[in-house]
Amino acid sequence: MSVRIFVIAVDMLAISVVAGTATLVPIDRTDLLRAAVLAGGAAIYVEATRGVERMRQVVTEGRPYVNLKWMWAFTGVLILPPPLTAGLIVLTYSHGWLRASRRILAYRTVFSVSAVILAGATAGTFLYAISGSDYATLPMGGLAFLFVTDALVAFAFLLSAPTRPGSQALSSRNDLLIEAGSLGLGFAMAAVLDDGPWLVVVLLLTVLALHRALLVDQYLSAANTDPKTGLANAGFWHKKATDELALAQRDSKPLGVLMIDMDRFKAFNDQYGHLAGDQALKAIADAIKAETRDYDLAGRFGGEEFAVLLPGTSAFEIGHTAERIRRRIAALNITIDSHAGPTSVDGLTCSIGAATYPDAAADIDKLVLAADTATYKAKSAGRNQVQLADSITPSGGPGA
Ligand code: GH3
Ligand code: MG
Ligand code: MG
Repeated sequence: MSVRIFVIAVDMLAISVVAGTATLVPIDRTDLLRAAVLAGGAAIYVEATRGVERMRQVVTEGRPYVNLKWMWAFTGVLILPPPLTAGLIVLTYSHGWLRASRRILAYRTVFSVSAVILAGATAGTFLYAISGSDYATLPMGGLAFLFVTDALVAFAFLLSAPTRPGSQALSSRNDLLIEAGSLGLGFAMAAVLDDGPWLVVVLLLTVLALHRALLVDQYLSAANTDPKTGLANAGFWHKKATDELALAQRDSKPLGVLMIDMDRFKAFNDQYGHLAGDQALKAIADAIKAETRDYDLAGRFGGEEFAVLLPGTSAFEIGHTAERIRRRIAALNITIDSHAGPTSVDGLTCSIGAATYPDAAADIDKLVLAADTATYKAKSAGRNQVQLADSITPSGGPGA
């Protein structure tokens, strides 16, 4: 069976389940209020965690990616009528996709939504059949939910990548714990909602704190971060850039790279001191970060050179992005500790070179090189400007 047929079948099944259960239970005001509280909580959760989730997606690439979003779906299964649960799932996943996962193809998110809806329906039916939402049977509902979702995802994964080892399709022990934990949180959320919506806030804050504390560590190790600016260091940037390029190739998406080199930075150091130079580098790094999206990756490439990875950015768009960064840096007003005490400095500029896959090169080192070559073109053309790479063919040109 092709993965396409399987995915469409699962989507259709989910739609029929939603349609078939739409009028099963009457919906009253309390249900609507609870659904609204959960939708609000889920929206806050997605917004607060999207930076971390974006990086976790990059780090877990190549395996099914798990997160705590199930918590909201499972709460719905336990206390909401089926159509409101389905609505909550659709809302939460579309929001997450729009804000943190745009690089995941839309049909995969639709599939995840369908899988979670089917898992919810199975768990709900199971709990109804054994007529219990007492504390002894709830974990079994959770197990049913977990089993259905993981089985559907694993099957789709196996169909889509038959050459990859089957073990990669299964959730790791760590992933299973995250999944079980999110179902437990859904259970707690349902119990709390029964008592009063305000307690949801307490639980939500607890979840956000744990999310930060536990999941950030997965990628924010000191070894990946440049201590002077907080950006990715060259090694980590390169590793992620390699992964992102592979994804771009697989999904036939463009990918952009910017190389940014500060203009006459040596003169700046000479005038204000090395420490002031370091402070300026931090301010420049912050400016670059502020001008890029969450799913871009800014890194410090050494000295006063920065690299920005822009997944999904094509040759048509990259000039605008680069120009925005250039203007923001040129407009910076930085307070530094110079020889003469705190001083406000402006007028720092940079030269930016831009290159995109597939136009300029088809491997990451050649892409970086093409962007770097463009940076030097910007230098020799007078600095404080953006230059685009000449297109280079895979078999020749400056990158070969
Ligand atoms: P241009 O690029 O415009 O040609 O001139 P430039 O002065 O920037 O020349 P180049 O990029 O080759 O030199 C980089 C200078 O940046 C040399 C050094 O003084 C300074 N620099 C490099 N790394 C650091 C750093 O970590 N902190 C500080 N304060 N300065 C640095
Ligand atoms: Mg330099
Ligand atoms: Mg320079």
